[in-house]
Amino acid sequence: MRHLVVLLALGLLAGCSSTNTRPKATTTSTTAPTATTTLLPGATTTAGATTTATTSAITTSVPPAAVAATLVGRADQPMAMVNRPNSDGFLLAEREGRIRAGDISGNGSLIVGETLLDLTEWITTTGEGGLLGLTISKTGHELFVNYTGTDWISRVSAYPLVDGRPVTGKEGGRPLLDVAQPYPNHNGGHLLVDGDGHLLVGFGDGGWGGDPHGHGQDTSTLLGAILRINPTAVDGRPYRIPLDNPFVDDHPGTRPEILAYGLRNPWRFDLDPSTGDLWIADVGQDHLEEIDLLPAVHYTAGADFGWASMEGTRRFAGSANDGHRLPVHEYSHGDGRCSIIGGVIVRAGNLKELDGAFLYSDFCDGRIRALLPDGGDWAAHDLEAVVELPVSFTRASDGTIYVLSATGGIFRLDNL
Ligand SMILES: [Ca+2]
Repeated sequence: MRHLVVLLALGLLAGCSSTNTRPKATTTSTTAPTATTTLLPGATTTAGATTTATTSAITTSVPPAAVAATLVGRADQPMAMVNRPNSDGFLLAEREGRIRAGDISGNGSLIVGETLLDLTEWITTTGEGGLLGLTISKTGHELFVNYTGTDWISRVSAYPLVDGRPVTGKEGGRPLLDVAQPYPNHNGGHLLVDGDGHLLVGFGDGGWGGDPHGHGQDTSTLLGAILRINPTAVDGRPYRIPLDNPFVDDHPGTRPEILAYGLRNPWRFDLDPSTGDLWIADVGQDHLEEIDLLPAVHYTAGADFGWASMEGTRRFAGSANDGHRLPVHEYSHGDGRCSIIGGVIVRAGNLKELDGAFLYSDFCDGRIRALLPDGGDWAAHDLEAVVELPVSFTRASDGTIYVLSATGGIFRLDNL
């Protein structure tokens, strides 16, 4: 019962086309399970679409060993967590809008302490709204947040950091981006800083179901896309456009902030710190959840990940662009799964056997999985750990992997 109550209260990641505030969990029982599909890297299947092998050299044919998910701390709907600069401590985003300090104690537990910044009065948690993402600039001097405003505008703002602490009240924020949300779901919200110090911002297609406004394929909107901006103010503008972005020149009507588009609700993405590959978990509509890959060698060439022409490898609506990029992995609803939750690449840390794996889960079954190359193919492995209602992964600076749950739990992944 509690499970259902939490699902309904959270309304998170809904892909359901019949309502915009309830999760797909309520509909999956009517969806017949089908086999998980794994695509051959480099295979061409539809209308010139391509998949591309990762630059990782890992080849594995032996399933990795199981891991354990150990409860190490609790917070109020933790949504994102990032190491403070030059510290083992964390900044932790709670969905209602608090940014709290987190510190690792001697026994490895995570002590969630004082609220360092409180944005709650500006944020709505209706539908899939909330404080959805945070990250820190490459210099360590700014905190970036992505939240859903009470005015239904997704807002990305920067706050100055001194010694890893926000030093101003909420009014001290520097607005970076405002994007109006036409519906309460598919707000994206993830933030990440790339190797060039540019800020990646994920936005969903704006919501409802079936992308009614065609935002996924519309490059004149910032919705349905991952953006890449230089978060440095210049000439009265809050950010700059990196000159190597894919749509800087010769694309009339296309927003130059866009790095990749054709995304429905990129619910977490990660850059492999070793290869620079960009891994994206994109929430599906009624059938297919997908993992997308933008290899480092094509990073600034950008990509169209297909939505809403495609849902995974299936045609969904309209005709697909030649050259749209197919997922490297997809799975069907059924078997208790409803909505993908990404995801981090494992590098360093204690899970050495999983080095290079993309870890992800599903909101409804909570099972922790690893996607690994397998010869010329890709293989998903169930790591036999379960986190109820997962919403996010964090890779700490020492490589330790944490999983955040909508129930409030913060879990560390360990070898068994
Ligand atoms: Ca896609």
